Amino acid sequence: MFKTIATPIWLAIVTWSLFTFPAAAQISRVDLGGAWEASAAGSNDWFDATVPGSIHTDLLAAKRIPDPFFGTNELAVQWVGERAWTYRRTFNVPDAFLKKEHQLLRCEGLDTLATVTINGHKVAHTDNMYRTYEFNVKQLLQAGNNSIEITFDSVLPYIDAKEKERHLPTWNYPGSSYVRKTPCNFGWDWGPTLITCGIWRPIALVGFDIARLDNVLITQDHSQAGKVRLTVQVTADPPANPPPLRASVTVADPDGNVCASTNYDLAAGQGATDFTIAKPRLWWPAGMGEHPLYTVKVALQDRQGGELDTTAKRIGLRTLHAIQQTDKAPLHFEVNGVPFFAKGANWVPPDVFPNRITKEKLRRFMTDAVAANMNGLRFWGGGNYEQDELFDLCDELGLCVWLDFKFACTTYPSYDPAFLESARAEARDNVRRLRHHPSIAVWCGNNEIMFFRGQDEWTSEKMSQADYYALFRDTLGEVIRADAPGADFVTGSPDCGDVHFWEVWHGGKPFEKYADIHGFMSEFGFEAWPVPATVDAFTTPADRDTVYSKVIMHHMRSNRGYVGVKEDGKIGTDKIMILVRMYFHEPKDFESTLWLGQITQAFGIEYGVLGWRREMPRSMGCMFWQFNDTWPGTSWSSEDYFGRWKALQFRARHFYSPLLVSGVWEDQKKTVTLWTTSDQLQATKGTLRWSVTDLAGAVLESGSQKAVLPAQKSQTAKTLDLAALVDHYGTTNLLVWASLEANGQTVSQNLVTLAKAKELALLDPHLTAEVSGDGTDWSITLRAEHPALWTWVQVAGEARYSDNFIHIAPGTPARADVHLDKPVTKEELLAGLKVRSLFDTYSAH
Ligand code: BMA
Repeated sequence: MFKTIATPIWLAIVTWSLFTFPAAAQISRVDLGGAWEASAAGSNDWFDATVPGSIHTDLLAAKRIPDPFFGTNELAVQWVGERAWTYRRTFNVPDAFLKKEHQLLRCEGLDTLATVTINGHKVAHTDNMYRTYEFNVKQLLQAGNNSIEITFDSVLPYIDAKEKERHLPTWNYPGSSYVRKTPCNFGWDWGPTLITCGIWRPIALVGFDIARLDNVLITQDHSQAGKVRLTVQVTADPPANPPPLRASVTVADPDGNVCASTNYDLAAGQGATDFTIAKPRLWWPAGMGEHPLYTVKVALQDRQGGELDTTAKRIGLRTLHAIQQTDKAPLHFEVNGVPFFAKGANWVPPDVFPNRITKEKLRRFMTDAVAANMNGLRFWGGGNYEQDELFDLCDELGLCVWLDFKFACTTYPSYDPAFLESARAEARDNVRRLRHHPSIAVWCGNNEIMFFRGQDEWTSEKMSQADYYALFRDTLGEVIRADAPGADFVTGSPDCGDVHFWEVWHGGKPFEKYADIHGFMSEFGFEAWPVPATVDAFTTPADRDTVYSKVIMHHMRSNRGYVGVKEDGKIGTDKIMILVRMYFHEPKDFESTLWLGQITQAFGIEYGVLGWRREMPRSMGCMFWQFNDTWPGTSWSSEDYFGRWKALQFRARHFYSPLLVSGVWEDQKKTVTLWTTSDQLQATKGTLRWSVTDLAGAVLESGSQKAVLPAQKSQTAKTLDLAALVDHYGTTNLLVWASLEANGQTVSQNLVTLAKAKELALLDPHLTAEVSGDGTDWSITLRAEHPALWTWVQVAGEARYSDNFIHIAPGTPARADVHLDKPVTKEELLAGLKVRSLFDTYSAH
């Protein structure tokens, strides 16, 4: 339990052999995480609790509440958020700790209205779950046994009273913005209302003598070609009357070799030093190059060289900017001076209960993003300031982060100076924690609050313009300028030149509407149900007769948002079904409805993205809404709560491919224009192939030509005049297949239809599958006698698939690699294997 402050876990992967620092000697840490007890405040009915954690997961473990994610249990556990809860534990303080000059209680996350006592003495009352608080507890600790107790008041009476005093215009839970607490905790249009409380991030005692490192800021100057100048600025704590101190700074290259080091005296506890990194290995986003990481290690020493404190930051050498919109170009990202097309999605908290989010889960989500050819994610403003591990993964994998401060979709009481100060402190804590990560492309003040911005005065509908700017532009912007100088900051999304386009989902328009809009598309999306296995996880068989069942609609929150809103999920369910029916045949049964919903979602988003990629640089980014889920349910996500891929995630791998072929049918001209798009930094040569078939799959016309794909360019490559074929076969009996080969491989394939899928009289494709492999890893080759659209394979049990929802032409087999969680024999695999395509969703064969 008693240990020195540990260097972060990720350092373990860096080679440290050449560093000569002794272990940190002076900082002591008593971790207070682990086993606690909890009870309803004022009661003596204690049960086991875990820290970090949350009251719901503790009650669940104690079997005092049912699983809030199952059925409609969310409604049955609303009382949890209405109560106050107390957490307590005892702990020993070693004598050596009690001799420390400075003894602090460090709380990295208290959710939210918390009163902290140690040994019966009140230490503090806190009200911002995003802050890291430190309290001087020197007078309160005693040798041997000590106790700590933290009571969390329910936020509901507090926000109700505040809301009665003054109404805050919102599209969400009334008054929720009076507390600094995860906005989507109060319910969102894809997540439940589960109002948590608890110690959600680490809590510890920290003791030190003389001084410790307070603030280490690393900035980069790339103005000289072939060099990077690093400035490392060090501030010691306590700031008042610091003793003579020194800083020692060492930089290790990505292989762990020291490439620069120095030490120098601090004046009044502060100082800075410069380094030049010659021949820097630059950090690039995924698909553009490597993501090498350097490690800057800083030691604070007394003047005799005795070590007081150390820290290490892993950085990437790069410039990364969000370049503002001009007359000539939309908002776009630029890395190392190179503009690039951003491809990604929006990230929401991957669990209502953050303590259940493991690094392994995060790694899987992030590797899935890269597997789908994404190079960025937007960390949306209604969640939590994400954990360090997530940024570490983005640094390692080359995912650029658009990072919203956590303010979303409601007005905030920024007329109140205390609220502004709290927001400033929260921003400072998180900016200092995260600013060194090379993956952060832009900091953004909020999500969609511009819609609530007024002119001069607050009204029942609007926030005043002055108050909007005071918080989102000035307060947050000042923190960035002071604490992350050089980093890009924008006031809000979409008021910085990006586009949130919701005409399709919220406006009920067809997918073709996506063709009317251009720019940096930071939000657009369409909902789909998750895969049947995920639906099974929150329903009983009786709930699975129709997608309009009470439970399935309970897990559909569009047009509802939070518990208490009267709608029942029908509006959102209808929205899916209206577009399903607009493009496809009526699904034949419940399970087919789930799959066809996914195909509809994938079809629509693919339609939008292909168009925006073709028109690059008129459009320069696609971040569809949304990548993941907080609970199992129906939403805009491409991966569900369990990380299972929807059709959209599989299709994203194709439509975000760095080398892309796509086609556009022009009704008037009776032509299909084939386009090639390259995101690569060098020109590429390849071969473009196409064929036109009838619905039986007979080839009516085919051809190929050499393709030259200039770097970062989209262009028309071939126009197919289909007038004669159309006159003879009609638009509903023709399919155009295109593929692009480069470096001896097929890098992109696409299918162009001349009519809606529901107008095509597809034949039973007679799909067959040939499997090879063993144990957990199998390769499945799929063949079709007749065209098979959106073909997917499924095996029994949990598995990851390299590809799915593929269009297969007769004579051109497709392959999907499958990795199962548990090994199976070939017989077992075949017994559980299902191969289906669009045809199976409506035809009984
Ligand atoms: C945008 C997002 C979210 C929301 C989504 C779908 O406004 O910023 O707030 O969940 O649309 O409605």
